[in-house]
Amino acid sequence: MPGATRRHMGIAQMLASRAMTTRVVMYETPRCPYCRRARALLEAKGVAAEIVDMTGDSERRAWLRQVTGQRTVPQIFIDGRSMGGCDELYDLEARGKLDGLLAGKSVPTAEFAGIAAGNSGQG
Ligand SMILES: N[C@@H](CCC(=O)N[C@@H](CS)C(=O)NCC(=O)O)C(=O)O
Repeated sequence: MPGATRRHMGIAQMLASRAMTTRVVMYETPRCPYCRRARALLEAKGVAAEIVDMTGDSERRAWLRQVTGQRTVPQIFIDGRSMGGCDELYDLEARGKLDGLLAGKSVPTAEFAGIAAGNSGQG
């Protein structure tokens, strides 16, 4: 009975299960140092990001440009929201915001680093 299972879950387990449902997608290209740096931070956080290789995919790159307002890789999305690139990811970490985002906590749009106003960031 799923209800009973949930009632018997401790808060730590509930947070852990929530974190595991957070979906991180990173659009990148091989041999891109910023992509490697971003990937290293996500790995250090224990995040299994979905990696999308943009090599030669001009259609997808155009889509990414449109959605993020940026023309560089990497582009990182957490739960479908555009976080920006490598610098923005490290900036979120420096400001103590990254763990919460990865745990699925919502943060007001104004808190995001380097994201253009009105960017809906559907990933
Ligand atoms: N500030 C960006 C820099 C990313 C960047 O310059 N990426 C290079 C590849 S390593 C890129 O996409 N260059 C293509 C371009 O500038 O159009 C970040 O931190 O993600």
